[in-house]
Order: sequence, then structure tokens, then C-alpha cells
Amino acid sequence: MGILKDRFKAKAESAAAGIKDLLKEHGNKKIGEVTLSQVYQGMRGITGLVTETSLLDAQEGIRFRGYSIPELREKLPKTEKGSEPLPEGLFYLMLIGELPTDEDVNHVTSVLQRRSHVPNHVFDAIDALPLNTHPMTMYTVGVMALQTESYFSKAYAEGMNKKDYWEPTFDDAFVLIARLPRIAAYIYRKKYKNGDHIHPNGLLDWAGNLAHMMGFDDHGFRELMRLYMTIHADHEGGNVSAHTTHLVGSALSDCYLSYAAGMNGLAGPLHGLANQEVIKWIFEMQEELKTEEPSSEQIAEYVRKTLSAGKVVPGYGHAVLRKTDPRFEAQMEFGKKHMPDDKLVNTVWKIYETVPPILQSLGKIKNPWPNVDAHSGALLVHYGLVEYEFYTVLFAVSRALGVLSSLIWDRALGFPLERPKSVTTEAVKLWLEGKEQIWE
Ligand code: CMX
Repeated sequence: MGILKDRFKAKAESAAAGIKDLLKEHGNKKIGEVTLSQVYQGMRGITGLVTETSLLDAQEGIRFRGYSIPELREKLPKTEKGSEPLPEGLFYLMLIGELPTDEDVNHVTSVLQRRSHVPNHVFDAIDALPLNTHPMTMYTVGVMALQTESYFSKAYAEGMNKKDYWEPTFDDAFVLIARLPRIAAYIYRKKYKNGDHIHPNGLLDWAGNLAHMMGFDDHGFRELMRLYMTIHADHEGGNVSAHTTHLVGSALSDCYLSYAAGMNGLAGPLHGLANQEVIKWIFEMQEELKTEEPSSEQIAEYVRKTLSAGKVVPGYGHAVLRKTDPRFEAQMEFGKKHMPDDKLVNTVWKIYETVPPILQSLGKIKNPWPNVDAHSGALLVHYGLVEYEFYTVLFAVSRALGVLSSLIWDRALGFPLERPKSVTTEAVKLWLEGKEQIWE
């Protein structure tokens, strides 16, 4: 861990000095105009956050420290027999800002392996919940129970210099990330496999071990987990899970408190829960149509029925993206390579041909194309992971890599408490009448 910390410290010190100079010279420059619609409609398009780990382009999709998903699939280190990137490599890239070598990734893997022991009281907290509790609730309860381990909270209570905040945050992030696969797998085996738990395999990589502890030792499934954990990790800073983690962290809440808060946002159906909703929607369609291979006409009919019931078509649309999500495309490539004849996967592809023109014809949807969640469930079902309520937990394990590396950077750069201004409609009306302006 010492080498990583030293590399991070050097990067962070020079980045913080650079930002200080930048603000000294350009701090008063306008970075955009905020309209009343933006104030009322979810702050779309307002640039108001710095997130160093990744940047989303509406037309191009996500880039992690400048690298697109196809580039990461090519350049990040892999296992000896694998062809998908190891998510540890992406974590290193987001944290240090440079592509890792094989040796760097092995180092991250072994640091995570060494810190992966989960104390028993975490399992006790999960066990205290009724079995029908949603897996995402079990997961955040598990994360909150683990908060007893926070180095940051202990160091803060003892009186720490603010210059040092990043260091226990760094340690907390590694410990938390190391333990998440065990917590996720524990929930999976408890809820769906009669509590028949599987011990970690200390020789496996982070994602491979998650697959193993869940009970999936197929090479294809492990590869899927490596790809899945890589592509779901980060999507710049404004999405609900990343923004919430950052916001809560800005109050100097530690990694556990901040990440659990973010994951409660991920558990919403317009965000990460959409992956469960997609498969639920397809299963319900298959049941209603009494076929596993619905035609394009049947799908179109079902989509219209969904829309006329006032529901969204899950897995389609995005607040920022305006094209097919490259994370959808990466999963489609995986499907073509590993399971080209799978009926459910083919249905996902047929839905992809059918849904965008229908959504486009409504005239109000800004992005009719599929997002990451439109594809993921079908690949999981192929390997036998049919319990779709669990899918968002996998998203959450992956998202830890992005939001926690960002949180380390937040503390290293000394980002302050987040506190945007809000207004009342009454105040807006007075302002429109030219009577009063209370916000300047
Ligand atoms: N199906 C039906 N209607 C949709 C739609 C969809 N897939 N996507 C957007 N719309 C509707 C919106 O509900 C909104 O309707 P109203 O004006 O009646 O309120 C209108 O189209 C305009 O919305 P928008 O500006 O295009 O989209 P937003 O930025 O407001 O919302 C998102 C983005 C993702 C919440 C939305 O597209 C959606 O609900 N998609 C389905 C859920 C989903 O897949 N979420 C996962 C996103 C990725 C992730 O975070 O994991």
C-alpha cells in the first residue's frame, strides 16, 4: 500500500497546487449560464462539480482519465487466460491517473485480498433483517455495519490536521472496496442459496473472487464480472450515486457513510435499479405473450402498452448521453462472443431495434437509445444468475471503485462542504416581477 500512497500523494500535491493557481487567475470567469428551467428541472447541464476520475461526453460516452471503454478493454491488464480488463486496473487508473502495469494491478489485487476479512457483526446485522428484505437494503445495512472500522472517523475524533484527511480516507476506501465482494456474495447466498456460504479464494482477483463466492466458477461468468465491474464503476460526478457520495462526503462523513448514502440513490428505479427493472419487464412480456422469442411487432405492441400505462421503458434514455451507451455496446460484444444464440440476449437485441424509433416518435424523450442497464441482466441470466432483485448489488460493488477514488481526491484537494443555493417559487415570482432579488 505504501507505494500506492506515495504515488497518490505526489499526484495530489501537484494537482492541488495547479488548481490553486488556476482559480487565482480564472476564478471569476463564468462557466455557463443557469436558466430557470435548469433550476426547476434537475439542474441538467449546469457545470457545478469537479470529478477527476471520468468525463462523460453526450455523443461519445464515458472516458476514464481520457480512455474510452474500447481502449480500456484493450489496454488494461487482464488475467493470464482472460480477455476482459481487471477492474483493479481501472481503480488504479482513476486513482493515480495513469495506466497501470501488470505489476501495479497485481499489487492492488494483493492489497485488496489482504484487507478482505469482514468482521462477524456485519453478517449479524444482515442476518437480523427479514429474508424478504431487498438485497440493496441488506447491502447498505452491511456497509453501515462496517462503519465501525473507519480510520477516518477515529482519526477525526482524535483531532487530525485537515491536510491529512486524504490518508485515512485512502485507507478506508481500500478496506471497504476489499470487503464489498464478501458482503455482496453473503447476501446472495443467504437470500437465494439457503445460506450455504462459500469461502473466499485468496488466489483470485477481486471480481473473480466475487463470482466464486456467489457460486459461479464458470470462466465465462468470471470474465463477465471483470467486464461488468469495470464498465459500471464510474460515470462522471453528476449522477445520483456519485453526486450523493460526494455530497455526503463533503460534510466529512467517512467513506462508509458517504458510499452507503450514494448506494441508496443507486437503488432507485431511475438509476441503478433499472437493471432489475429491465429483466422484470422482459420476463413479464414473455409471460404475457407466452413466448421466449417475441417478434418485433409483439415487442412494439408491448412497449406501447407500457407507455400508455404511464410507465417508463426501463433501460432506455439518459440524462446526459445522446447515443447508444458504449457500456451497452461492450456488453453486446461480450454477448456476441460468448452466447450469440441465447434467446434472451437476442430478445435484448431485438428490443434495441424496436424501442428507439417508438420513443423518438413521442417527441419529448431526449435520448431514445439504450443505457448500460438495458443489457446487463440478460448476460447474467445466461450464466444462471436469474434472481434479478440482486442485480443492483453488483452495480453497487462496481460503483465503489469510482465514487471512492473520487472521495479520496475530494479530500486530497481539500474540496469544501457542498452547499448550493436554493430558491422558493415565491422568490422567483417576485424576481420575475422585478421586485426582489434575494440570491445575489
Ligand atoms: N420511457 C418512457 N419515457 C421516458 C423514458 C423512457 N425510457 N426516458 C425518458 N422518458 C420521458 C421522461 O419521463 C420525461 O417525461 P415527462 O416529460 O412526461 O416527465 C420525458 O421523457 C423527458 O425526459 P428526458 O429529458 O429525456 O430524460 P430525463 O433526463 O428526465 O431522465 C432517465 C433520464 C434515465 C431518468 C429516463 O430516461 C428514464 O426514466 N429512463 C428509464 C429508466 C432507466 O433506464 N434508468 C437508468 C439510467 C442509467 C442509470 O443511471 O443506471
